[in-house]
This record gives sequence, structure tokens and C-alpha cells, in this order.
Amino acid sequence: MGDAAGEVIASPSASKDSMGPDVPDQSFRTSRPDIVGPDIPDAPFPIKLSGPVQHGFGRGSKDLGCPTANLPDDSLPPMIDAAKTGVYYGYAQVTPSKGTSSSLSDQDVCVLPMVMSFGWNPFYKNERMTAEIHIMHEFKTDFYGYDMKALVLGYIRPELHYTSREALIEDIEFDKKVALKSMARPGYEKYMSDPFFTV
Ligand code: ADP
Ligand code: RBF
Ligand code: MG
Repeated sequence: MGDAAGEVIASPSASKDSMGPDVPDQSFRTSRPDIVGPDIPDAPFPIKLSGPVQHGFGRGSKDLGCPTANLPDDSLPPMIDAAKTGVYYGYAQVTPSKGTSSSLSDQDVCVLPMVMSFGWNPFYKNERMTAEIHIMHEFKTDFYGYDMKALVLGYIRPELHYTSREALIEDIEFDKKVALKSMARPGYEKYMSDPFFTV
């Protein structure tokens, strides 16, 4: 079980499409930096996404201990047009949609740090592209149907093909640390109060 020496646990999903032999690359997992991206976000970032939170397959929380709020398909073009698939960091905000009552607290509707998985989720062999956002905040309730805005500020890593759920969970935990450390740089501060977000 787990990360036995020599076991293939993760490789870039792109290698499946390469011309040569499918050489797994574990170097990524063994030497991950904890700060990524430039000191000040640069093109194509920031990328703005927004839409009502959709139901997925319910796997994020149950399987991985990491709920991900899924964006609707028609909100994805700004990412599809400008960025490759992979894991990203940025800020997100959840607000009740117009004219509906809210069960969220004042803390829940703040601009909060997030990690986003954008791609095909090769671990689950998805056939559709998704953008799923894990907000680094403890919510007391679900917020399906609520409006979510996301300001994507930087790229963390490629989407990897995992053969072990434990390895995926471990990498997601590390992604969260990378996101917080990368966005703690002064060049990222102003995006928390970007006019894109609701005051
Ligand atoms: P689904 O497959 O339906 O997206 P998940 O298991 O990924 O199911 O759970 C996602 C849901 O969990 C979100 O839509 C949201 O309502 C809720 N949720 C609770 N806490 C969080 C959080 N910190 N980040 C993202 N979603 C959260
Ligand atoms: N799925 C993958 O197949 N490969 C990945 O590299 C991958 N990275 C993720 C990184 C983060 C930060 C999160 C939140 C999810 C990631 N997932 C990845 C997606 C995960 O498989 C997805 O949340 C599930 O499909 C549940 O919806
Ligand atoms: Mg989800």
C-alpha cells in the first residue's frame, strides 16, 4: 500500500499522449517547491471565472476529504482560452444568488484563498473538462446554487495521473500549502480586494 519504493504513483497525464514510451516521472513529487509563480502575477493572470456552484459526482469530500465547488461548463472559456490544464491558486468568493436567502456567515462570504483543479481529472477518467475549487475555509453548510467568483492568479503544477488515492490526497495537501505561501507575497495582496469581488 501507499508509496512503496519504485511504485509508480504519479505521472503527467500528457505523457499518455506522447509519441515515445510512457515514461513515468516521479521527480515532480519528490522535489516540489513550496513557492511557485512570479512575485507579481503576470499574463494570462488574473483570470476571472464566475457562475453558480454545480453538483459534481460527490467525490471530493467523500473520497478525498477535500470538497471542491464545481463551476458550470459555460463559465470555463476564460480558462480554456488562456491556460493549460492543471492546478492553480487564487482567491474565491461565494455569495447568495440574487433574491435568495442565505445560510452563510459573514466569514463564509469573504474573499478566501483557494486551489483549483482545472482539467480532465485523469484519476477518475472523466470525459469532460471541469474547474473545481477548494476554498481554504471551514464552511458549516454546503453552498450548491450559490454564486461563486474566482480570480485565478497562478499555476502550481500539471494535472497528474495517479494510481493511488493516497498520493493524490498528499499532493492536494501540498498544493494548499503552496497556494498560501505563493499568495503571501506582497505582489498578491491587492487581489483580495479586487473590484471583481462583491463588497
Ligand atoms: P461535488 O462532486 O458535488 O462537487 P464535493 O464532494 O466536491 O461534491 O463537495 C462540494 C461541495 O461541498 C461544494 O459544492 C460546496 O457546496 C461544499 N463545500 C463545503 N466546504 C467547501 C470548501 N471549503 N470548498 C469547496 N466546497 C465546499
Ligand atoms: N485529479 C487528478 O486526476 N489529477 C490531479 O493532479 C488532481 N489534482 C488536484 C488538485 C487539487 C488542488 C484538487 C482540489 C483536486 C485535484 N484533482 C486531481 C481532482 C480530483 O480528482 C477531483 O477533486 C475529484 O475528481 C473530485 O471531484
Ligand atoms: Mg466537487
